[in-house]
Amino acid sequence: MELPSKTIYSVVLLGTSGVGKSSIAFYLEHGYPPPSNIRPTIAFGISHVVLDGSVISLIDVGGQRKFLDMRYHERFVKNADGLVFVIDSSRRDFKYDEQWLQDALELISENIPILIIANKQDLPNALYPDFFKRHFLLQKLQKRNYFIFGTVAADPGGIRSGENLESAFRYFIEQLEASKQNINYQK
Ligand SMILES: Nc1nc2c(ncn2[C@@H]2O[C@H](COP(=O)(O)OP(=O)(O)OP(=O)(O)O)[C@@H](O)[C@H]2O)c(=O)[nH]1
Ligand SMILES: [Mg+2]
Repeated sequence: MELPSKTIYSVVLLGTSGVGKSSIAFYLEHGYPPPSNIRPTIAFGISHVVLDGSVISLIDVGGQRKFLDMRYHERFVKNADGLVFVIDSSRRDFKYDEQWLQDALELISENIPILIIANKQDLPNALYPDFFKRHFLLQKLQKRNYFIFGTVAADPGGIRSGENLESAFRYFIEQLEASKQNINYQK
């Protein structure tokens, strides 16, 4: 097992219900695909991802509307080193996604790295990451340190599960490291 030697980051995983947050957390923690009968998250769960010698403590917040209204995520987001926001690329209505994201952005400072995951790229009607860059995110994420990756967390066919997840999180760790160094430098 790879031993953690660097830093522990606290990262919040947000997005509306069913976009694949827990599937992503499961894959990254265990290194193999999540069970197909994964249940909606109640309140929140915590996974630990060990990658490139860093540990990410991944707080996976249930995306059902009631949890947004209960504002469970607030204290986690406020204290987070980074934010991961997940979208189901096969959907066409992103009203609640925008609301979730807007809500979270109001709680974090501008330098906090944001990883946007356009998940479910295996589905035939999936919108490409570029679509979200141009239409969904541009307005909201101006001046933010964000980047976007298309991924597959759980392919029912089994072949593409996990696609691009490690690359996305490797890049994210680099951004988290840079952001932390900046903060230390400013002190
Ligand atoms: N086709 C496809 N299905 C996926 C993918 N990722 C997750 N799923 C499926 O999407 C459904 C919801 O996944 P979850 O991981 O539970 O979603 P969630 O975002 O954690 O949902 P909440 O806990 O309710 O917020 C499950 O049936 C998963 O198997 C993917 O990349 N492609
Ligand atoms: Mg979940």
